[in-house]
Order: sequence, then C-alpha cells, then structure tokens
Amino acid sequence: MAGTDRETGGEILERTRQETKKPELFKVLLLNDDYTTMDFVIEILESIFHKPPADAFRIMMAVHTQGKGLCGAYPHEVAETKVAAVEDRASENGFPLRAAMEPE
Ligand code: TYC
Repeated sequence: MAGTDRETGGEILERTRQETKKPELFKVLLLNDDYTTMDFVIEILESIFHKPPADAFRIMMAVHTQGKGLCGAYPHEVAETKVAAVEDRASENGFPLRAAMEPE
C-alpha cells in the first residue's frame, strides 16, 4: 500500500501522502493547413483519437475555422505516439497535416 492512514478508534484522521500519483497530461492539437482534405482529418480523428463521427466533424471544423483544435489530453508517451501516428499517416497519404502537444 502506498500511504499510511493514521487512525484513532477506527476513524481516519489524515493520509500522510497521496495513494497514487496524478499523471501529468498533455493536450494533443491538430493544426490547420490548406491542403489536407476535410475527409482525411475526420478519418484521423475517428481512427487515432476514437472520436464518434459527429465529434470528429466538429473538431475538424474548429481546426479549419480557428487554426487549431483539441483532440484530447493524454499522458506524455501516449500524446507523443498520437502526434507521430497523425504525421506518419499524413505523410504516407501525401498530406502536410501536423499535430502538436502542450502541457494541459
Ligand atoms: N483547411 C483544410 C481544407 O480546407 C481542412 C483541414 C481541416 C486541414 C483541419 C487540416 O487539421 C486540419 N481542405
């Protein structure tokens, strides 16, 4: 067990430290460009970020109109893997689509 409970008569008075460490999360953002097709961005959001079709469409339009859009927040290694997956899939398909990550 991670922490030690101080107890008096069965009542917990305090925890000396957190049971589990809160993972630091990183936002993954998609960036707009003039060449990647809307359909391809929607496919990326559905397949890599597991977004339902309506959410994928909304996020794609947010990127298209506002320059960037939030895809999700993940632990550092997961966020890095998502960014790489987006950019690998884009370059395999001849699109310049970019993704970025930043601390939440
Ligand atoms: N701006 C692109 C177009 O008009 C569509 C687009 C949306 C591209 C989102 C990238 O992350 C993006 N075809």
